[in-house]
Amino acid sequence: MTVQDGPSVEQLARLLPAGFVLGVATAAFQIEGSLDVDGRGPSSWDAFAEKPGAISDGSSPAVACDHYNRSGEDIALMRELGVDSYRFSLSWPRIQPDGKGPVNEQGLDFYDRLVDKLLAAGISPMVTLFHWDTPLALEHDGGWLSRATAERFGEYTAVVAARLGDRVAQWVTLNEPVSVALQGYGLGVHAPGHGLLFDALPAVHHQLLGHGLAVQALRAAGVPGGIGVANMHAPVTAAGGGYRDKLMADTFDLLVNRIYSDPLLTGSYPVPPLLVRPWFRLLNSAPDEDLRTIHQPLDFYGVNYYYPVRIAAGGGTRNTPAGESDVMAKLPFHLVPFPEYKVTGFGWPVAPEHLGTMLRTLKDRYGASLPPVMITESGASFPEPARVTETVRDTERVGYLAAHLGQALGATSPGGVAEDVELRGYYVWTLLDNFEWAAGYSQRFGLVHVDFETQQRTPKESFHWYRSLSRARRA
Ligand code: IFM
Repeated sequence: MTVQDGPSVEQLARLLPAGFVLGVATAAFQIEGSLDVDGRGPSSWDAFAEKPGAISDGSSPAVACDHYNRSGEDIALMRELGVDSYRFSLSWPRIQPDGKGPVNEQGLDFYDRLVDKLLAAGISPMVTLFHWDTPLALEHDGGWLSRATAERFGEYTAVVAARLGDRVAQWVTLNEPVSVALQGYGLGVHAPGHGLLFDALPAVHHQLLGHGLAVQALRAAGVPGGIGVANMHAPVTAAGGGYRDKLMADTFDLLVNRIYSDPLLTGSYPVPPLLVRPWFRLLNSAPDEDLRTIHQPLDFYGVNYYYPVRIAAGGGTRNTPAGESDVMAKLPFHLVPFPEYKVTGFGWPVAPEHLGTMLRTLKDRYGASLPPVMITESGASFPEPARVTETVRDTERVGYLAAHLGQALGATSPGGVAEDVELRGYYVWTLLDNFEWAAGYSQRFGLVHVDFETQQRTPKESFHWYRSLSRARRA
């Protein structure tokens, strides 16, 4: 992919509506390091990363980008970048080491200072309350398979709201609950490493319940900031025209998209096709009262878009987008490659046009119940050296970002396929090369190259590109 594949900076700048937010996103566990300092408790990911073979390059998240000690430098980079907003997550076990009970004031202080420093730099804070690092004590009690975790999440949110609520502009309750439920509890390639397949569905329900309780806690605290959630959406198509592929594609669409967005936006779980209904029984027995809690009015709906998925009936393959899983082979469907698309470093298809059609699908499905949309993550990894002496020429990433932002803006502009969707912002995933979960440091998604031995930060060509977009817009 080249820069020519996407619109130019000038074309993009002309498409940006007034007030449109340009941002960057990160997550605590992927950048902070300092896992054992200042009273932080362990998380599910601390434990998972220690299991032999869990992290593909054998690396450790202990230091990551050392952001805990370098937040000033990273904010200076964002200021230079010219972003309006920074989306970052709070480490729940840094704030509540056991996920319940006593609060670790040093942990809260870190985020309090971070918010103040961002505001001083003219950058609006968007806080994600949960980006996968479940306190280990709660994980030992069942984690998101247990209803109690949802209740603890509501309590933790109240603690955070009381300290940061006056200054945070946007709140994201959960990041990609599908990744936690599917990769973590269903397939075992992420923490906590369970391979429960459809028996993982309680982890869906309890995360959604946690979302509802968190929204209630934020509203009860009277926070002035907007409140939303960030769901990953993967447009799904059937590999063939036959009934079995179509049924499995619909099932996969339920599993990765609709069992999250339907209850959040309409207050009920989708009704699966008759033949596969027994697989979803753990969701369809959810109490009505829980669904009312889950279905809270939202100020925005966050969409993380990375790739479309093509599904065929029949099991046997072990590949998932996040790694290899033996239990994956037991599922009655598998993912089929897209030979027509170039791929990222992760092997994910580069298919920006699906972003526009996915926004169309969301509007068709939810109509007036779809709040204004923020693209809360969009980005790609490409192979890049561990050590650099000059700017990385990541022209492929520039092309990727220009094409995806261009699609999102074009689709939601007058005459576009999703012109009735109100798109309010776009957050690049991600500011810094970081700890990419089970892939360790082997997948670099950053606008800024990080040398993990020296912690040297070196802005890439994509950083300079995003900065010129931000400047062109203001000119
Ligand atoms: O790095 C992750 C992020 O934590 C959640 N969304 C997808 C990204 C790339 O895999």
